[in-house]
Amino acid sequence: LSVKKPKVVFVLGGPGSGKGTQCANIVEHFGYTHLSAGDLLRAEINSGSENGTMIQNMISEGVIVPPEVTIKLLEKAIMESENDKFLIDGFPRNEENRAMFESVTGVVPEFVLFFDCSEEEMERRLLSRNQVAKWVGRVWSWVRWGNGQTWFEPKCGRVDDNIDTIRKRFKVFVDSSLSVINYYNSKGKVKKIDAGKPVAQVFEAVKAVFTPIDD
Ligand code: UP5
Ligand code: MG
Repeated sequence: LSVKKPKVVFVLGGPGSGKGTQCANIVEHFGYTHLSAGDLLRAEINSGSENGTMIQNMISEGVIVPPEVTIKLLEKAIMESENDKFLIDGFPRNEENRAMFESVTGVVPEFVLFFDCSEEEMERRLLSRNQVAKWVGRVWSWVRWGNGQTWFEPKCGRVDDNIDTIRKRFKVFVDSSLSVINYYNSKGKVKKIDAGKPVAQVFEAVKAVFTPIDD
């Protein structure tokens, strides 16, 4: 990436803190390209790649995939894009990922957006996303087969949105990911957002960060 010299903002925060939701808003208002590390990994599973099974197992357990896998996907997405400004959402999740990304790509983030939210609120959001996904699946199968009482429960939503994996994801966030935020904080690069509020209010705070640097 040394030739391309992309501008990168890391978007970090616990599971369900609203990273994906707010990134969609930032893209619309400020012209960044959104790269969710989790989405890239899930796409890799669906593409039937040789790493797919390993990634699937790790995501189901809420653990962090080896950094070389994630970094390769991010580099590829950056190189394939015409854009030069990127939101990297949900990465880096530990010190090893952070150090390897900086050394392999030579890219240092402009700043880090940190969505601060209580576990209680994040848990509520993830469980309700899971419920919504279940109902969408049921309605879809009812429309498709004309039978609400289908003989199978359609598989929808995210494999990691169950209470056991959600708790594991929280633990990984506290044990491994917070140290990345502390690292960038010590460099004065963290913009902390109160993410426990409704979506529109959170975006007001996000806008206040991006507006002065909008070019
Ligand atoms: N919602 C959003 N904002 C809200 C608000 N202000 N008020 C009320 N509701 C709000 O939002 C979650 C839900 O909450 C949605 O239903 C939304 O409508 C609602 P979302 O915007 O999706 O939150 P987000 O922070 O993106 O949550 P996500 O579940 O994606 O976070 P994770 O960090 O857990 O997921 P990610 O996809 O990044 O990673 C998944 C797994 O991939 C990891 O556990 C790990 O196993 C693996 N991974 C790696 O190994 N390495 C990586 O680098 C990245 C991922
Ligand atoms: Mg997300």
